[in-house]
Amino acid sequence: MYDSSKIKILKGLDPVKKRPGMYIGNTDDGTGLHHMLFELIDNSIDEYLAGFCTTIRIQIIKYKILTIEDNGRGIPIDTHSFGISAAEIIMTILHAGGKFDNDSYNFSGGLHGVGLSVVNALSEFMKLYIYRKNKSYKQLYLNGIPTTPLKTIGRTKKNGTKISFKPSTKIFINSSLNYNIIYKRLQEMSFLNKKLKIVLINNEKQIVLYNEGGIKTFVAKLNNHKTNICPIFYLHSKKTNMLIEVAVQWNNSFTELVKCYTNNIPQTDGGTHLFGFRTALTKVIKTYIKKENIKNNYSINSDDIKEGITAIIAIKMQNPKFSSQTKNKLISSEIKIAVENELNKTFYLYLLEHPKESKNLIKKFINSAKIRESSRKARNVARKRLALDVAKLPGKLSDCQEKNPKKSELYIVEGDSAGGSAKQGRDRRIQAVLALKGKIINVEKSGFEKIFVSNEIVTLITALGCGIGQKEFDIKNLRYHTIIIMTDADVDGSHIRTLLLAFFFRYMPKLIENGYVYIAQPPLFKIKHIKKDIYINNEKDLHKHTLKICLKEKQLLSNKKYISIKKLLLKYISVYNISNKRKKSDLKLEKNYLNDAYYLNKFYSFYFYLNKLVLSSNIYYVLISFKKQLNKLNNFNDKINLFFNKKIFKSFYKLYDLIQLIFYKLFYKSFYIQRYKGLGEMNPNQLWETSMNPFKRILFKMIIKDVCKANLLFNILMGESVKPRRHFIQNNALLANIDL
Ligand code: 0RA
Repeated sequence: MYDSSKIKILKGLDPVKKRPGMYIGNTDDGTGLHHMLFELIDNSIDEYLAGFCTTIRIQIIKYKILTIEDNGRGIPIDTHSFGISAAEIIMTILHAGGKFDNDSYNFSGGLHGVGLSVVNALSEFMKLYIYRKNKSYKQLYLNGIPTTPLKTIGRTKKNGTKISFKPSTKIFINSSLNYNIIYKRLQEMSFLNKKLKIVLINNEKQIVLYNEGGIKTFVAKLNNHKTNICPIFYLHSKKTNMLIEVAVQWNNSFTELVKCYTNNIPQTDGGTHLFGFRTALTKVIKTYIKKENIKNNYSINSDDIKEGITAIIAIKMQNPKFSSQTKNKLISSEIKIAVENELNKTFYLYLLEHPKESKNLIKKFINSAKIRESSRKARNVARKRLALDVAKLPGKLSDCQEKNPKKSELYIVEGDSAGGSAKQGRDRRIQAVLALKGKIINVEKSGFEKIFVSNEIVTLITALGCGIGQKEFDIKNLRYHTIIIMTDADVDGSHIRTLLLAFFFRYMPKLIENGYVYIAQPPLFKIKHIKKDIYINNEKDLHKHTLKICLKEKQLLSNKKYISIKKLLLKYISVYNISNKRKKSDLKLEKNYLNDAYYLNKFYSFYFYLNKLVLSSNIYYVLISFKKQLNKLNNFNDKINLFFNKKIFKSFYKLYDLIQLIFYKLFYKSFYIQRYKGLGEMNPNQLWETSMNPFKRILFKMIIKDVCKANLLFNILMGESVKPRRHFIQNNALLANIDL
């Protein structure tokens, strides 16, 4: 039985208020603020781990106040020898909580383990409700100081603890609560603690996180869109002082995704649990190959089982030891042996139980060993090539004069013509230009041995200077801290951009994490009007600007003329629709499907806009202009139909020519819209003005908000299986301007 004598009193709360960051984490960037919530949730999770709590409810109120309620035993209320309740001691004295005794708790979790008192000290108010042994209690605290003693407020059948608090805005000055961060951590918690019901309530919206499968479901989720080559292996082994859970599945990609946890805390640098896992798997696989007499000329090692592996290793134990305060690496040595022993038995049985899939897996591992051995040779060749210094990249890289990476920029552009313009247009003191020839290799689909002999990749790595791979990559050697991907605003350009991002994401994630990778947004249009050039970045602005100009020049239009042009335009839209349908079987059109959908969209919005325009202009000149242009035909309508249907109007791209013509004839002025498809269409000066001049250009910084989602997205977009990709494109094609 728990009693208050077990609570160890260490010190008061003043140090917490004086140096909050030391106890709760950064008070400016949001980490500390979220720790406040997670710390309280950890306390409730401890009740779950001790076997007394099944549900935790978390409510976010206006992103300011948080309420956490569990149905555990309730914080003890008995009176401590000082004359105050045990609950008050837990809430007000640093490092009090009873959790320091192994017999009160089985496995104590908590990323921080700083206790309720720290959260209390840093909260404007905290309302504590306890439901215990048929009674309910309440106590209010302001900035960690109790304003009342713990009072009985009634009778109740329920048991548990409810804490409502408002993190002090004086302490967490620039921080705000982020729903996604909270949701993500709770989802992880729900996978790591199976059958625990977590309810998240935010503005009346309620989400229930619950799963029976635990980390097995986690692996299934991570591998959702992949081509998996075996069922999920799942181990759950509960000992008196330890709980080991492992879930593993291989897919046909090359990516390794292994997540390790100890007492619900993630270890990004692995440790003894991961070591035990790898050792056991390699050993079992080797034994299986031998016992089943599978022919194999290669020596399999733990690297060979990494490709395409998705695994979760979750340990719960008492007093885990970590290499540092951040708990990124587990060092408790007994864990390696424990994990290894458990897996030795169970993973072997798993292989025996699925002979067909096991044989496929073994084939994959042997193949990987084979490639590893042959790629060692290839890598030696590649390494020699990678040892190339930048001076040996003539033609491809035009380096800048600046040698300080912080001040240097690298523009990665596609093709020689854009490369040429960029090289001439740049500020050569600080801007380097690397022109890539065509597409780089798809790293999602290719193995190491192919990637690192590919010319474009070698050139890129050499230009960056930071090397590649676990041993050789060194961010200190990176030659540019601003890396700008500048590709054409078309489908190919987007493809090249995605290929480059996939390469960075998989092989140089540090560049993205450090915020060095950017995407340039060259303008999409240029409006030339009288003598002024206006560069336009998006559709909306194009409409805004043209309308502005046209309204300025407006001439009165008779109603009759307006109606006639309206009819005309309506007709062409239907003509286009019909011809579009008819041509659907046409292979070329099929290929251009995305393009067409995009332009169709554009056409409608432009039509809407033209309507407005026509109201304020003289349509007569337009008609005359067409007559002049197509004077071989008798009937004007036929001419226009022909224009749309066949010869001239082959693709919707030409619509811009038509609109330009209308404008031109309407105003008798030099006025045209140029749509930039390729960067090569811009002269060096234009490229500098719009996309390279640091004071004018628009850059998008690449950040990874959610590694799991990014991982999945690259897999869908670039990976082996076609089905999810098709699905993704169908769902997103018309929403996003994929062509941009
Ligand atoms: C100390 C001892 C016991 C429970 C708790 C603390 C406890 C703390 C929190 C914080 C949030 N929810 C909580 N639920 C329980 C054990 C009490 C007993 O033995 O009855």
